[in-house]
Amino acid sequence: MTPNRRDPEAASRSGTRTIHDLPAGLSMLPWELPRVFLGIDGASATHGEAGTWILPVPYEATASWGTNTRRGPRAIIDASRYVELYDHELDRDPSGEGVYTFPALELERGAAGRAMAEMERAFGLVLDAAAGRRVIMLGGEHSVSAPAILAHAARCDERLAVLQLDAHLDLRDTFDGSPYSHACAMGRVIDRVDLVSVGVRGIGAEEWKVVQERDHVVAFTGEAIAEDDAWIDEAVAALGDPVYLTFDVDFFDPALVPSTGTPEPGGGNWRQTTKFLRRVFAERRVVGVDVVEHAPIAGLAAPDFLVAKLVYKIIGYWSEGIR
Ligand SMILES: [Mn+2]
Repeated sequence: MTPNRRDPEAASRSGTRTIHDLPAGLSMLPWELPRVFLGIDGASATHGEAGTWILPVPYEATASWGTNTRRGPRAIIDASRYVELYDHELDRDPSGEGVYTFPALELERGAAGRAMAEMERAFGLVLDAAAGRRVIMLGGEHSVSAPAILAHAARCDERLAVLQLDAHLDLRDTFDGSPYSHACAMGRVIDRVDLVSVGVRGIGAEEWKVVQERDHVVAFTGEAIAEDDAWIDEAVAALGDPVYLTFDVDFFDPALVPSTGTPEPGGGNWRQTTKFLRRVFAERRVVGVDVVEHAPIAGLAAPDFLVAKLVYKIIGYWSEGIR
């Protein structure tokens, strides 16, 4: 497999360089593609020109079982350099609208409460600087979604609708003694936003009670999405506007994506997922996205690639959706 070069014959793979400033006369050597999302370079990879900003947040502090989400963003970015830039479903190259990749944001690991406050402040500053650009956060564990959602909610006049694709509701009040655990991410925001959870199948009794008691919390279980695609219309209809999408990769069946901390059997497949996401971006104004909980397994490339391609599909759908 060769990296995703715009011109495989060219010694200089992406024309102008913005990621690495190379010494004079050396830019024609066969350097690797830059380790940024899609490996793209040149003007479209600068923060000024790019329509999408990728924010890696490799935070991992409260994982309850499997670990390695701190390596998630790096694995997604490395694999993204092999994704085809042309998207045949959309019949265009969504990377043409530019993608800028931030260096990873390193939150403190000592006190989760402080890390979450740090995250909310940082994410808010990124959003203000983005001035309407699409911002996609790559986790890290799911706990980073709560401060990102709160930063969005604070900048939104209408009530935000959170769409959560996940094997878990994450609606617990506390887990392992912490209110900031990845198992409480939605519990932290539930008083501020509406919630539609899709694909949930590892559910605590207290969490299911929340779904039943609150009108603004709607869940589509793993069983509900397994039969046929009728749930897609229902889930889109249940979803308010504007939307923040939080995508925990354990939503997928673990046969497809085993690389996650708390795998649950009976998850989503690729086709139904992309079909659903395309509808959401076409019919709702999406204001923010995160993709979290990818915990790469050394030597297993397929899930890294799947998650990288998922992020690229999201960029494609989002860039032709409602703004
Ligand atoms: Mn989960």
